[in-house]
Amino acid sequence: MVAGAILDSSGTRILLARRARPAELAGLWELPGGKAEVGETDEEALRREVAEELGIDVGVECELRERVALSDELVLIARWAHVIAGEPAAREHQAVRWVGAEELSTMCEQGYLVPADAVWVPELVARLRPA
Ligand code: DCM
Repeated sequence: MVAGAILDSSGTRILLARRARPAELAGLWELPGGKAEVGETDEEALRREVAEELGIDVGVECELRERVALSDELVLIARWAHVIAGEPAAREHQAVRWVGAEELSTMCEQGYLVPADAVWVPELVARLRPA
């Protein structure tokens, strides 16, 4: 699984998407992404998934420090990315929004993020420029 920490053009905000499913994660916000298919690199998988789910083309950069084991077979990683073209739209999510460092911290503290994604919050907050 690869998720994108997608920065806006000013580097002050990242993109969160609100999950529609499954029931236990519905309504929580995540870094958007998905599973790599056989023969696909994680970079290719991330570009394909955000094109399908959000209608944007992204440039993919390096991996964030933390990896999360979701199960015996599934590891969740995150890659920095930036929008090359398009406006993000919620095609498979309930909503999308851009959030700055302060708002991201608050959302995490209040339990609005998908649990696995909370591990990235310190690194995201450190990288985001003050608005
Ligand atoms: N997942 C997650 N954080 C993300 C993306 C996905 O914790 N940013 C988890 C949620 C699901 C699994 O990965 O348990 C599969 O996600 P999906 O249903 O989006 O393929």
